[in-house]
Amino acid sequence: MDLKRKSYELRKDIIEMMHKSKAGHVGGDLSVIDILTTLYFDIMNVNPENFKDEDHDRFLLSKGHCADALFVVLGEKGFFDKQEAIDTFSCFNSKFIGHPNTDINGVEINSGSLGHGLSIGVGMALAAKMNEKTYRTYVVLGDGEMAEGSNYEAMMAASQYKLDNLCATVDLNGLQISGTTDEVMSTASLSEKFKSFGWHVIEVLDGNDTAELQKAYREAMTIKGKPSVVMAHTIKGKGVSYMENAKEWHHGVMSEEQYEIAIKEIEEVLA
Ligand SMILES: Cc1ncc(C[n+]2csc(CCOP(=O)(O)OP(=O)(O)O)c2C)c(N)n1
Repeated sequence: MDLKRKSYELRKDIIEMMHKSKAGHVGGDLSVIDILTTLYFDIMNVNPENFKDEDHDRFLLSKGHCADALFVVLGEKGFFDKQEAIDTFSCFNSKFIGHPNTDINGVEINSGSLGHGLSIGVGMALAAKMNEKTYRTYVVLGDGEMAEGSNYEAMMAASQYKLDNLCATVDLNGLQISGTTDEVMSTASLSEKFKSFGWHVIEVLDGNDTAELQKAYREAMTIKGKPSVVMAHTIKGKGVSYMENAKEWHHGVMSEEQYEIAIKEIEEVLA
């Protein structure tokens, strides 16, 4: 499968969803979409047929405000009607509210309050070890989210229990809600922090490149006796020029003209 193409098709869905709803977190969606595309369409063993089986791989979007990106990916995988998600996102009475919730087929946990996903992932990975199950657990975090102290307890526990069936990804887009991650709460030397907690660290210098991501996740599968983290250096707003690296697009709302520019730029990549 052409994963790059798929990620741009899904970017178009995200832009449609954001424009219709005038809600959502478009900047972080566009930084994380290549990660989700790679995991769901190449790496993970999870689909609508096996979702109820105990052995399916677990995916936790800890940076739950980027539910919009998760919804278009799950819709594309066939968990539900993607168009319904695009048309009703954030609308009154829609189940596609602004954050992941388990009323939606394919969603493993409710998230949105930052700092919980890694701890839950540790529990799921530990349960797999205790029950001799082969599924792997994948958790995606934001770099702003790494200011939450609970992550560091989870990092310790993952290492203590040698959870080599756990793979975290940090979406290192350098921005959070109101400024750069460094300005708001610096998470400098994050790779060193993970290493010091006993994790195997894989740097992906272009975290919007699906080929680099595929390589990283394959490497993580070979690591024994310790958890792995993929440090994905991404661009917030990637794929829409005026949104890239601009904090205003954490949850900005597009004008009609901005919407048309966004669609045009994405279609140019798809042409
Ligand atoms: C516990 C908690 N505190 C605050 C927020 C509000 N909030 C939503 S998104 C966000 C910034 C997150 O930044 P980052 O993790 O870097 O996300 P990204 O830039 O990838 O969208 C914050 C502070 C929240 N959702 N949960």
